[in-house]
Amino acid sequence: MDLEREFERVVAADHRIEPRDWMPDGYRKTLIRQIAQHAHSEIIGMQPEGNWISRAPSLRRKAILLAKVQDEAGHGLYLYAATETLGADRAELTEKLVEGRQKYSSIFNYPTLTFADVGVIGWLVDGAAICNQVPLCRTSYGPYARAMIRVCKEESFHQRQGYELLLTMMSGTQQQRDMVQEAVDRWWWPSLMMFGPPDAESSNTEQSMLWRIKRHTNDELRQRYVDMSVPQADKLGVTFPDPELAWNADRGHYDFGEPDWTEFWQVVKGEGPCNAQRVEHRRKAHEDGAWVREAATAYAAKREKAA
Ligand code: FAQ
Repeated sequence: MDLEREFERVVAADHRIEPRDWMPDGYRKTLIRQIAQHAHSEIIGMQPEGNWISRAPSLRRKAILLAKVQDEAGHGLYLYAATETLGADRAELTEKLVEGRQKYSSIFNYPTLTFADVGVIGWLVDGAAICNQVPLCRTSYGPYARAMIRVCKEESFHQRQGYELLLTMMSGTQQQRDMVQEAVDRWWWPSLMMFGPPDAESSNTEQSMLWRIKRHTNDELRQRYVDMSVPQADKLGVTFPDPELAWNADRGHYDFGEPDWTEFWQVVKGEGPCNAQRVEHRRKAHEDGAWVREAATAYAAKREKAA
């Protein structure tokens, strides 16, 4: 009982819970679920853009894209390491991912059809990730909060590279401008879905906010993202495919239309355009990497023996 009171005191005081502190089972489980899902998203998220590394239009664009995709691998690693501080086994989490038993972000189940998608992912997808993750820098679990600080710094570079790529394309030919608009049309609604279901359908938000794992609801962050993105679209010279998008002076926010939640749940359930391909690619990469893991473990065991 004292332990529980101490946990509640630390959370209420906005201090951090650390790995060796007592925590309720539900808190631990929720963190492992959310952080693992986040880690899987970073790792699966390497695929849509990775698809364009070999076809980047210049050496500069290729170097930038390579660095970005490598950063995503790094984010996955920090996050898997954070789950390990909670007692999760990383190999088990990967098994769950490749067997389709653990989720990753819906956004990475859409295809990247043109090079403009690389810019739009940087701008809109990393933009949504930042909007969602900046508050997580103040999440109540210490290792997750600290990982998020570094991740957010890198995501902000990712977002700028995307926006800069799009600004360049928008000052090019009409065909390039059309490519950007077409990519924005495809990615806008899926990027709104990244924030999760509407609050009324979000099973975890209430408890996660009480534990201060989440600091805002899904709808609050989605609104913040729309408000942030509209002026950026204006500056870029593109529009969002939403006839209901309009400034509401009374609310001091943009009104916007309802994402297609049927599509969202289908993608979450594994029926999106690229789910099967993404998971299969990950499964194969994991299998192909077995010899590396074996060699690394053998080397570690040898060093331990020698010490
Ligand atoms: N996709 O009750 P809630 C990135 C699930 S990283 C799939 O509202 P919660 C970087 C949810 O898990 C992007 N599933 O859930 C990058 C739950 O199912 P469960 C990832 C979703 O956890 C950029 C159920 O629906 N970011 O982009 C989604 O309170 C570019 C009910 O939902 C993070 O993971 C979805 N969109 O709130 C990389 C951030 N939304 O588990 C490469 C951390 C919901 O009960 C290139 N995560 N579900 O069976 C979070 O902030 C939260 O987990 C939310 C969902 C907001 C995603």
